[in-house]
Amino acid sequence: MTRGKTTFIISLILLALAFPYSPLQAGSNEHEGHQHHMKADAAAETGQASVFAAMPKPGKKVPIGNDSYLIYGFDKQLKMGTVIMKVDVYTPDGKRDTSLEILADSGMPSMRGAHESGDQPFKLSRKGEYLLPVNIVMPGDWEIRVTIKKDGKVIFRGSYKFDV
Ligand SMILES: [Cu+2]
Repeated sequence: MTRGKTTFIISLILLALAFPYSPLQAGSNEHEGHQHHMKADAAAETGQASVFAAMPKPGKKVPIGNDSYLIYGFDKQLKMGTVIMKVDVYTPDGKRDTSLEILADSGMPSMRGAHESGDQPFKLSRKGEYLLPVNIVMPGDWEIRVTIKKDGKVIFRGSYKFDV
């Protein structure tokens, strides 16, 4: 057999391996795909059901329920680059609450899907501050959505919108 013929046959075998679907299988795959799509829609609806109330400005007390509150801020002026978001949480008697799980998703409302960070966990500092780096990758409208969980349950959702 010539080298060219061998290459041709190998190509055919590879093609057959790459496209193993009969029309019937293709049909059932399409059906599966549709189911996945429905699932994604349901998830999107659940996402929409989560309401992120606008939080007061940085430095102000933000009530988070049960007379507890948080105060959030940033390590520098909000501008392009990485800024550290800091959240201090206090119990009604003014003591730090370090028992919480805090997450934040940052992104641009006008560019949904372009650069959302997804929910990222804040890390607790030695001082008991919750810290998270936020990457501001372009100028425009930004939103940080904060979720606070206690014992695995969401107790607070808040949003901060700003322009860079
Ligand atoms: Cu953008």
